Amino acid sequence: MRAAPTILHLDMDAFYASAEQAAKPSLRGKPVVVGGLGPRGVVATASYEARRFGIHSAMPMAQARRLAPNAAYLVPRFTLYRTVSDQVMGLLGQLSPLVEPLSLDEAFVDLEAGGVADDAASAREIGERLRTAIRAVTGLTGSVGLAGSKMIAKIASEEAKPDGLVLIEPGTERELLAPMSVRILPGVGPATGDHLRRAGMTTVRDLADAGEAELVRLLGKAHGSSLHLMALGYDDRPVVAERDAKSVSVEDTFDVDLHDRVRVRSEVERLADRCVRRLRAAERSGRTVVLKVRRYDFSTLTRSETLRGPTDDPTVIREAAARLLEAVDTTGGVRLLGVGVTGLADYTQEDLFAQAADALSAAMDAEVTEEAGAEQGPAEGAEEAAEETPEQLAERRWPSGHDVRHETHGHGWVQGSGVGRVTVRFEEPGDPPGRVRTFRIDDPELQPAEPLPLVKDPADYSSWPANRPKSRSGDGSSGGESRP
Ligand code: TTP
Ligand code: MG
Ligand code: MG
Repeated sequence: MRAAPTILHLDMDAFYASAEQAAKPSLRGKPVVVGGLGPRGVVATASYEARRFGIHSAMPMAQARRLAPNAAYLVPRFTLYRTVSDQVMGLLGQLSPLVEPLSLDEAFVDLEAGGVADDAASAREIGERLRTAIRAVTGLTGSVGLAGSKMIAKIASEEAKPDGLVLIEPGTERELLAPMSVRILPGVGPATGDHLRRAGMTTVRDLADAGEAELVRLLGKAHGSSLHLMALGYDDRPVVAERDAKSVSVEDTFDVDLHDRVRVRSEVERLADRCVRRLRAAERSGRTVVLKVRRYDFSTLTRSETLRGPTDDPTVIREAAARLLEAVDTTGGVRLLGVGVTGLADYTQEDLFAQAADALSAAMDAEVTEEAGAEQGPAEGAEEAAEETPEQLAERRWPSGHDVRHETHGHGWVQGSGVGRVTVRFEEPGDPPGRVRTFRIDDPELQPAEPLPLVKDPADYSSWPANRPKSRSGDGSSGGESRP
């Protein structure tokens, strides 16, 4: 815990949906739902307009359609979100060497370590300037929480949503947390929440009052003690940059599911190489290779193989990842692949003691963990892909929401397709809403296109935050203070 609120948590607002609204001017201010559109699809996120209908992440898409039949339904475009995420993380990296990304749209930043804030006033100023910078560079809004610990900073950004900033003064954490649900605390999921409720505890105050001994009795030593500390507002976890992390991993989500096994193999190889580059850049090596596969129905599994000693050898890691892939059923399509290395050490020489200990067991042990809610065995409906209806064919060729370019009409996006036709809305980020036209799905003038940047001519933030950003278009609206 620190005495000044210099831990910042940033989380982008309705991230995928906001990116789609920025890319597609006709959808601004409208209910937009992004997710899997197939029969078993789930909602990834919904715009704030769609949330008013009760739609939220992880809801079955069919239920969302019943709640808001007139909303726009789009498949995710991860390339676009990754590009925006890189821009946001780049701005954060200019604030501090200690940036801990939690997902594409979310990160902790240690402002004190970056020397950009040392008290409440300077932290608030940097937080507001960050929000301005994010808006200028990406066209999107993010919410900022500032506090003396990670836990409270994350709660603060949640309170700040959408498009706001909340600063919690150190010393006031306990009274802030007291009336909140136990579910607000990290590590309290539905199961622990139920367990605590049956013991009569629903608010954080109940946990603080129960005392450490009672929580240890209910949840065990480790979980009970840490929960008690969190209930009192104590959280000493440091912001950890990747080079200090216990594992290094890379992953890619594909805009269109991969069906071709050869392609899947080569993607895993590519990811293994990328992972090794990150590992080597951090001057680390690791013992356990992890493969992550998310299938077309969002079921996700991870498999790992523990080697006899730590390595940073690309061939060893590539081959381990390939072996793990062999044991995974990918019929039906793959949406995401990831390769990671854990059990990191600072050296690469083979660990003789570890080798001796492992000599009795098989050379390697493989472990399979299925994430919550995932399904075992071959996925249902995998064989449905065999015979495509004309609608499916059209949708596969022209997925709803993807960008296209027409030789005569310019840049647009697929509003819908079926029975041999595709409907396109011609508009670009920053434009007023555009016109709709329909084409045959094999129109030679129509081609798939890459997403356009969400901001056409962004201000230059390369020397941010020290200096006022140099604006190319001559507008001085973004930015902060005068030059030192
Ligand atoms: P979140 O930050 O949890 O949500 P959000 O940015 O959409 O909305 P909020 O303003 O409440 O932060 O997640 C970031 C993105 O991750 C989200 O836009 C879509 C994706 N996502 C999923 O694909 N599945 C999920 O279950 C969740 C929670 C998010
Ligand atoms: Mg978010
Ligand atoms: Mg998030």
